[in-house]
Amino acid sequence: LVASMEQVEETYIMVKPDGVQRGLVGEIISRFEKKGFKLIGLKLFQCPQDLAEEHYIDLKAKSFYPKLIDYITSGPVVCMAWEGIGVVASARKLIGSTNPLQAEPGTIRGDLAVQTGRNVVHGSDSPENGKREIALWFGEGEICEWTPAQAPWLR
Ligand code: FUP
Repeated sequence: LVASMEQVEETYIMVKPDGVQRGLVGEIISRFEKKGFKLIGLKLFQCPQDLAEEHYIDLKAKSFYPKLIDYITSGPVVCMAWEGIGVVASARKLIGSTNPLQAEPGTIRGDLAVQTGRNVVHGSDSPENGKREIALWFGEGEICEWTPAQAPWLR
C-alpha cells in the first residue's frame, strides 16, 4: 500500500442534474456503498449561481465555464460526503475519466454517460479539495460522523 492511500479522507461526490433527471441517483450511491465507503452527508439541492461559480473557480478562465455553470444550476443535484481510506483517489477511479467516451467500462461515466458536458457525477480531485468542497456544499450540522453498531442487525 502507498502511504497516502492509508489515510482516512473525505471526498465530495455530487450527482449532477442529468444524473438526477435520468434516475441514476440510486445506482451512483450504490457504487460507493458497495465499495465500502462511509456516507457522512447526503442531500438533494438546487445549486445557486454563486455556489456553482465558487465550486468551479479553478475553471473560470475556460471557454466551457459559462455552460458548465448553466448545466450545474439547471436542476437539483445530489450532494454527498463520503469518508474512507484513500477515498479521494478511489472515488475518482470509480467515476472514470472526465470524457465518458474515454472512461473505462465498469466506471460510472464509462457505463452511464456519453458527453463531457453531461458526465453525471463529480468527485473531488484531492483531499484538500475534498475538505474545501464539503465545507462549501454542506452547512454545519449536515455532516454526520457515525460509528456502526458492533452487533449485526440481522442474525
Ligand atoms: P473532473 O475532475 O473529471 O470532473 O474534470 P474537470 O475538473 O477537468 O472538469 C470539471 C467539469 O467541467 C467536467 F465534469 C465537465 C466540464 N468540462 C467541460 O465541459 N469541458 C471540458 O473540456 C472539460 C471539462
